[in-house]
Amino acid sequence: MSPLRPPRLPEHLSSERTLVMGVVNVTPDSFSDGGRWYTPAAAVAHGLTLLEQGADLLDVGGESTRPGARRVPVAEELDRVLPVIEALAARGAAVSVDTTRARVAEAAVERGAVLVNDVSGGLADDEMAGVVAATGVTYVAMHWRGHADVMDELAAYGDVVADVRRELAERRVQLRAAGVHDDQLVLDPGLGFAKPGAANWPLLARLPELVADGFPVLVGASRKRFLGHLLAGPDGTPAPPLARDGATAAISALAASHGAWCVRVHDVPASVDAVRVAAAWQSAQVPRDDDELAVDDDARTGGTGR
Ligand code: PMM
Repeated sequence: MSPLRPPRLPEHLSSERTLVMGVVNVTPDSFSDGGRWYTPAAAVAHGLTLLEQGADLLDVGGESTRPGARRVPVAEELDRVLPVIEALAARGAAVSVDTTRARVAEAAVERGAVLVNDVSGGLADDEMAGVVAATGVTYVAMHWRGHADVMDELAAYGDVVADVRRELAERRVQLRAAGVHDDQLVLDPGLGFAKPGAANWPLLARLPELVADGFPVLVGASRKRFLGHLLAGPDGTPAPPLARDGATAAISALAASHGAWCVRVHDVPASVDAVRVAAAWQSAQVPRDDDELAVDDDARTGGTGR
């Protein structure tokens, strides 16, 4: 199964495998890498490293969505992300802006962003849908129920997968009404956002149901709390964010093999390998004739030096 593709992105992003989006947080307080790339120069250098490591897209964000986080004034968010987006786009990167604000999205697209990644799916800012419609930019609509300071109180579900799919369908209706075309849309189940730990697993395990809704799907599991709990030590202490990269890469492989269009990760090299493994695995499921296998075998033995 090859993941669905948003047709409006640049041609070089139409790979047959799942794409890898590298995270460039220009924030002092993100849960996973807070403060490490906080100056524009450090963030640009980090983005260029992620590109060298094989990231297909770079997601630049200036506001932490960590549970409990306070909002950043819009002027500060603009100051954080715009120079980084401009510099990375000028170096040929496919840049995404991680924002819930229409003003930031619009300015980012003017500076060269090709994708708007909105964790609120348009709910945080009434003007977002209009900006997305007017610019024609590719738009990630993530499942969301409220800002970081209140989201843990909004985490009640019946069947979490059915509820998330229904709420994303409602978002699509609203976005369409504002003039956004279906071929601009990517959907995201919003792992960790108003989701109690255990609710994240069915959203992953039943990813094919979301994929079957007919839109490209982005999965953002990287270093999230539910992985910390999964990997807890014998005394129950959750594994810290930087110890969650192996589990993140495992999810990248599984998400890729279940139809995800893109995975959003902090540690790029392991997920690049993971999505390539998934692609090779999948393409080998189609029976091939002996000649093709012989060619592949030559390439393989050459590569291992045998
Ligand atoms: N998660 C975070 C931030 N942005 N965007 C999308 N589309 N999906 C996500 O799951 C997502 C996101 C939180 O992680 P971070 O603070 O480490 O960036």
